[in-house]
Amino acid sequence: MSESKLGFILRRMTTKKEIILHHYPASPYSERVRLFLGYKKATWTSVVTPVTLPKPDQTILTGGYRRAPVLQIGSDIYCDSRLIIEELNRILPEPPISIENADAASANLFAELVDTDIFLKVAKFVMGSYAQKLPQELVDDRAAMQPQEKLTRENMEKLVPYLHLSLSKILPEFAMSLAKKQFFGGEIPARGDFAIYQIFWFLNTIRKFKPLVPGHENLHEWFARMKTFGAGESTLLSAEDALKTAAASSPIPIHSTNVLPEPYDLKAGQEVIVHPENYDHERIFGKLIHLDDERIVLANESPKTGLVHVHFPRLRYLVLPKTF
Ligand SMILES: N[C@@H](CCC(=O)N[C@@H](CS)C(=O)NCC(=O)O)C(=O)O
Repeated sequence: MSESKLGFILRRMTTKKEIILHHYPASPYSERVRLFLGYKKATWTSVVTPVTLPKPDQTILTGGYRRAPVLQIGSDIYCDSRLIIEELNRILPEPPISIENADAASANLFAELVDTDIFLKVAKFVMGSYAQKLPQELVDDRAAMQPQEKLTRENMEKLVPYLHLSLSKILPEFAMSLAKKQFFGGEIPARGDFAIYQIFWFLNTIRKFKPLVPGHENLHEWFARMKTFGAGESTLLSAEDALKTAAASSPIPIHSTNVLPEPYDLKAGQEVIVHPENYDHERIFGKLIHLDDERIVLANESPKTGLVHVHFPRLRYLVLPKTF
């Protein structure tokens, strides 16, 4: 082994627990997590991924998951902002977030609404507003992600007035629900605050937050309060070095190879496919090593990464036998 490679591996091993976020600046889901890292005053490592496919360095780590963000801790890979935030909150318990109270529950319920409906409307509104300026590869890539939507520049543009109307009816409800509270979660933010922030952050990139929610100073003040969390301290790492980091470490051992009974009667060690709900063409492959009502864990191995464990939340991800 060359000295520089050994040096790299030793350097990485001593800081094995570093938080590596694979993301790109314009990604609103990544912004949700960056802000959470800011709230936690975290020091983290940033790997900037491409905005469109192909993403070979990411998908070799994830078994095919192409979305942003992805969290890497050594050779444990966490997909989906929900699980990423849960994991970060476990590693960085201070300052705490609001949990297990009525405000936190309603904030987190809002997060579900953001993820299942409102954010999609916001994303179509933002992209539709700039349809003529979007790079062709972005239009083609996102059209292939949602074949049922027939995404063309023209179709995107046509929807903008309808989306404007919808959002101007929906978004003020956030202000009413926040009322005089500091955060949706109460005195301190809940997980849901970070999800709600993401929609206004994205609207702000095209200066549409204020026009869509005029007045409602409480919501604008909440946004400014959230924004002060920043994004912690990050240093850049290349995607290639992130793969070396995975190769130089071992996944956290999984003690329970528990696999819950499922309709497909899956067994530990079986090759499976995982896909996000409603996106059955976004297939992730791997060997099932753990499945409970919180998490799906797959194992994957490649010469570039060594053994990696890829974690998904149970909510909104389906797991099927590979032959399905
Ligand atoms: N459920 C995922 C959604 C993530 C997501 O859709 N991210 C967008 C970027 S904000 C994405 O990956 N788009 C396609 C891409 O970048 O390849 C999460 O919560 O992390």
